[in-house]
Amino acid sequence: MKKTGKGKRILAAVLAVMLLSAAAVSFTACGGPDLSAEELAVNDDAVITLHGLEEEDIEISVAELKELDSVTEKAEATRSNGEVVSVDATGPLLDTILEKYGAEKSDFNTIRFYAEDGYSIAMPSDIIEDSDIIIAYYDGGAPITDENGPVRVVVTGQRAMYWVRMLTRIDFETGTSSAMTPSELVMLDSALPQLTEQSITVKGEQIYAVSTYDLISAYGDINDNTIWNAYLKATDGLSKNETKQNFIKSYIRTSGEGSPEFTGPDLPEGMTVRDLVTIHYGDTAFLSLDRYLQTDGAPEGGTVPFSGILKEIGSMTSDTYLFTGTDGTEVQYAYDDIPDATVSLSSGTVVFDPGNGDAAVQGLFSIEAVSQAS
Ligand SMILES: Nc1nc2c(c(=O)[nH]1)N[C@H]1C(S)=C(S)[C@@H](COP(=O)(O)O)O[C@H]1N2
Ligand SMILES: [Mo]
Repeated sequence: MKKTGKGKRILAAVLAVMLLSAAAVSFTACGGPDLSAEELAVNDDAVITLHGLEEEDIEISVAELKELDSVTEKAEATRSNGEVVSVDATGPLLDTILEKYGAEKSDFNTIRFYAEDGYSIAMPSDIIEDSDIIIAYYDGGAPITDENGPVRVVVTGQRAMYWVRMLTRIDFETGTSSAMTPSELVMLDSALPQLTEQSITVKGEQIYAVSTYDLISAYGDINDNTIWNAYLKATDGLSKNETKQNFIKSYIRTSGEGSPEFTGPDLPEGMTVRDLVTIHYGDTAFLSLDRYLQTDGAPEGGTVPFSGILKEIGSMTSDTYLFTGTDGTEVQYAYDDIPDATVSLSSGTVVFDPGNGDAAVQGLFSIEAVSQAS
């Protein structure tokens, strides 16, 4: 049948009605709210800053994010307290944003997200590679409001701590880190009691803590301007990379449940790290032997082979090591000469036993990698 002009118009009208009702049905089918264009656009002027992609920082608005290809995914994550956070996120994948600027996720070894409330978190490269990172502007089809928006990071399959609410800025970091190749290990069990404890108030609770500034001033290099990050690891395997700036203005809680805990009056709750096992800061690694013994990988019985200690802090390979006690005792051994050396904890005192019949160092304070020449 040959279509007349009138027939075409009727067909168009029928199609339009069908399309509209299909749209309406799909809206109710996915439980989304029926919002006007104006209501959907409330956050369009909000901007996030992208740092590290081009010479100058880039500001991208929610309206511009909406012009990019988007995905909609229902996702759930577990909070540290066991509660479940769920969202029905719509927004571009981080890959799509990067593509716009000629970059891709694998160009970076860390991506750090910052929020309006001071929260920030670095996403390590394995998570960056393995996950869909959605820069969400809608939850359940509606603009994200208040404490959650206007933009929320949603990382499918990963812990809720990565789901940054109120996103304001993304830093793309390329620098490789020297942090996992320390040249000195300081035992936190021995070092913390030597520093002045301060009484601070965190979330209304008065606690005792040592400032990280004091810790690094005493045993690290506070003036080294090539250090950008501190790495923290906890008994449950949680590891975090913190900016020097955030690290240095915080505290290590020295007593009470969860100590040693990275905390502070100005640190958002989600950024605290309980049961610290290691801290890496520049060339210095700190290890809580007490907490290390609580980790899954730790040997039973509380006595750790020296090689196990070295392994726990990353590579600190050397021919020779210098062991220093809290009382100033120093002993030096070639690695090959002490295959049976152990480190253990005896009523709060760290004991280094060279395992060759020599006297043990009671109150081991530090272990330094010594070059052959010295
Ligand atoms: N802006 C901001 N985002 C944040 C946090 C925060 O304190 N501020 N906490 C994180 C942590 S630790 C968790 S467990 C989840 C909690 O998600 P919810 O606030 O939606 O329950 O948000 C993450 N995103
Ligand atoms: Mo959390």
